[in-house]
Amino acid sequence: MKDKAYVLFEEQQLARGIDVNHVKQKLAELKIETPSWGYGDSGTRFKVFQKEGVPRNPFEKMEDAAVVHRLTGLAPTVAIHIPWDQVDDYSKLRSHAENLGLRIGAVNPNLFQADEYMLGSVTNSDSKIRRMATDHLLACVDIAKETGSKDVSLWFADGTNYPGQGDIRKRKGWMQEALQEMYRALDPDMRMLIEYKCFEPAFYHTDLADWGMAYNMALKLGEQAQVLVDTGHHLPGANIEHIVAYLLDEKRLGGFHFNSRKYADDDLIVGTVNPYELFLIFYQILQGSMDEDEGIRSGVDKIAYMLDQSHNIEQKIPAMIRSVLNVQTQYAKALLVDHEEVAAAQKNNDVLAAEHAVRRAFEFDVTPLLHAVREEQGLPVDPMEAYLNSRYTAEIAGRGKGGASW
Ligand code: LRH
Ligand code: MN
Ligand code: MN
Repeated sequence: MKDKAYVLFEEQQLARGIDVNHVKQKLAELKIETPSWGYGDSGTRFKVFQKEGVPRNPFEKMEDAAVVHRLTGLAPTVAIHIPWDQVDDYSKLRSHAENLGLRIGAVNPNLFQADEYMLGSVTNSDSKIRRMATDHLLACVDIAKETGSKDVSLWFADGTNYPGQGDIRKRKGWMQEALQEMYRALDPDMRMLIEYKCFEPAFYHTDLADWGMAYNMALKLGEQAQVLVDTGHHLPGANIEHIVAYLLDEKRLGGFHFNSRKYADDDLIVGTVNPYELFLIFYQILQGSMDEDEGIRSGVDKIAYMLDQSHNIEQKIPAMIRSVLNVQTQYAKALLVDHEEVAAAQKNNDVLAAEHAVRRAFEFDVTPLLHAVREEQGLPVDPMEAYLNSRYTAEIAGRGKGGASW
């Protein structure tokens, strides 16, 4: 028997002309990649807290990620970070993940922890260090081929702290050289996702500071190079949904690193601080999914939704469950936007009606809808409660403290 709240919800949406079955189908297709590093210990520059039961190696990270997927049905892939997730045999990691019902997602080369990279990796003025960094990029392409991953996701800590410290234009050229070499190593069905960030750890300039620089690099490289939007990497007040719409229109929106921020790159649980922003991002994407241009529509289908969070004070697995559920909630709300209503208001230049048409979708309670979707998929109606009632936390306690960290 259908739940009363759901029956009411369905009636309400049908009356608005929303095709609830289509909404449910889109929800069933939503996939969010979780980051291996979000299962390990992390902290701020002040302290890394060690939690009991944290995975001790990449194999155990996959086991925890599998729990998140089993309970939510939302997270079938896991991003890895190299060398944080370095193993002797990547095919073993791959089959371990596959036996757990997962796949390995984006491969993230880590070019920020070796001492050599203090003054830059691919943009270091020392050619030997640039070579070392580019070799690591190439090694990560090989790892992606071994793990069956189609995306190599790039973020560079490269930049300077003081005016005059580096030659900004030379560094731009070195960046391009390294990316070009890596681009040539990609198989035709692989992508290079280029992430940008305006600050930290470099504070005066970063070599890929904003979406325009990442986009420009992608344009020079070719169609397999796309831009990755990490929601925490913008200056305060930036209109991220505008950037999203722009990149989508240019067919270069490759994916996201979702997280929440209040002040800077806070890496908090997505959807906690500014859920409306997340909703508006999805509103832009879903509008793109109805574009008459097939290239834009297929671009939407290829967007990689990934989390990039570090859970410093919260329990890792529940934090990941909360995160994917928050993304699902905002996606569900965005699916309730009546795009014809918005278009009609825009045509009439009715500013208030247009704003209302978007906001009202955000204001619906989608809990009954999500419960119904989970029930239909044989998932727990409340995945968080299911986890907290499970014995998993007790089971992994045996791992003790001092697990993997960054
Ligand atoms: C940098 C970043 C990048 C890294 C990750 C650990 O701030 O967002 O994506 O790979 O954090
Ligand atoms: Mn990121
Ligand atoms: Mn970040």
